[in-house]
Amino acid sequence: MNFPLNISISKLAHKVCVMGLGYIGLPTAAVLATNGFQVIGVDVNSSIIDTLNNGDIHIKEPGLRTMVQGAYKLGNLVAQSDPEQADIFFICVPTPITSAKKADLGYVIAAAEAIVPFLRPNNLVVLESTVPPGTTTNVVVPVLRRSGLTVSNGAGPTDLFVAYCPERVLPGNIIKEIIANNRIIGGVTPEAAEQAKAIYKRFVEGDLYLTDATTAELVKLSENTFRDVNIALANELADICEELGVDVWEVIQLANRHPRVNLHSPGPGVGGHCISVDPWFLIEAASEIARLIKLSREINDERPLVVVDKIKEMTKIIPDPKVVILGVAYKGNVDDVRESPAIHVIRALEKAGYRLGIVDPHVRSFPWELSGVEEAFSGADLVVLLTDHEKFRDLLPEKLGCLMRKRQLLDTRHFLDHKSWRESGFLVVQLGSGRE
Ligand code: SAJ
Repeated sequence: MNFPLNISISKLAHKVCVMGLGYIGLPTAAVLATNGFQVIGVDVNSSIIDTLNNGDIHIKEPGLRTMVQGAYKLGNLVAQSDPEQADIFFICVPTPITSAKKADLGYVIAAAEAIVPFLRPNNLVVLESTVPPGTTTNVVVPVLRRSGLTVSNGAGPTDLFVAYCPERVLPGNIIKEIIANNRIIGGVTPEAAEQAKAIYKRFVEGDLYLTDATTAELVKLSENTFRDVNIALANELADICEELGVDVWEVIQLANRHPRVNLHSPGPGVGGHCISVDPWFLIEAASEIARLIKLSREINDERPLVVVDKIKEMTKIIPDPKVVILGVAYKGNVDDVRESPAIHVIRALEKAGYRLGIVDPHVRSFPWELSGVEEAFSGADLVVLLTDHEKFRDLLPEKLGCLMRKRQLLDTRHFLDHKSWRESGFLVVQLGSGRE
């Protein structure tokens, strides 16, 4: 299909191929489908395709099931293993990190290669995956050029538009944020940015800011690095406060009364597939310069071991100790365990010979066996809260304490109601508080 130059792609484009149906691709596909686009969702995992085509979803995310089912009902969404010709292609695949802390672009390259046979003049290709700076222009565009199309300014008869538009949604609030958040759109050419803007305008209520592709890649990495560095600062302050016998949580709360201060929260470490990974892409791009970023990563990566040391201290005189782990998801109210600090805590405790009772009401699949609450608390000597799931607020310390051998709580997130746990006979220790 060749569009006359003066007609925007957005006015004609209806058919979209979304490559990757994970945490970003599936919600994006569903939002597009409920906003008038005909969407082909593509994933290499055939069990995901089967699940979706059977009317179910493979991810737990508020509002997602209703939206996907609505899209299916409209007849605007199908899931399949291979792409096909479309007006627009979104690439929403993971970018894992290798053991050498380098970006693994295998999925991005494979997705770009998969669409090459289906590309036609005036198509728009948008990469949403988080990638090292320069990836769209230097890695993706050369693959797309294998189609024989040119990536240029829209004046030629064989032009392809390519843009980078990072996803910025918060797991747990994805659907709302896909629609509400401001977006940064980086075009490989200014024309590509304009074309992408016209498409995002059809389903995004936030503001759309245009720039070039490499700047947009750096914007995304800077956002998550900002958070990682600030969490590292909070974690360092927690250790300092503990050393000085001060409660870091009170310090943070009071410091944040300053109009220009926003200290983040310390905790058991930084998990998830974003903040614990993305800063490495900046370090990879400029390893000599990115000193603060690297140190912050190291500080946050060491947090699970700080938790383990605390656990050892609290159980050192107990024979054959049993520990209850409350929460294995990387943060509250999600089912995602990728890069979760809990994995490192559990691995170290297991190695040290601890008996464990692991509880997580949100997580369905985890490398270690999960127990029911009462089974986990039975005969235990210490409860360690790792994840701030709202459901944990409903635990009854008085009742659960009766099941335990010793009543101790280590709250790594300043989350539970310590007064009621203390009143039920628990010794309560908080990470980052030099006081009991
Ligand atoms: N954490 C702390 N202290 C804090 C905040 C978070 O220890 O003060 C921990 C959390 O417990 C969790 C990790 O950090 O283990 C990351 O959680 P998060 O809620 O900060 O972020 P993510 O990874 O769920 O989502 C982030 C978001 N980025 C920013 O807020 C800048 C989201 O908007 C991005 O779309 C997402 O990364 C992504 O996909 O890149």
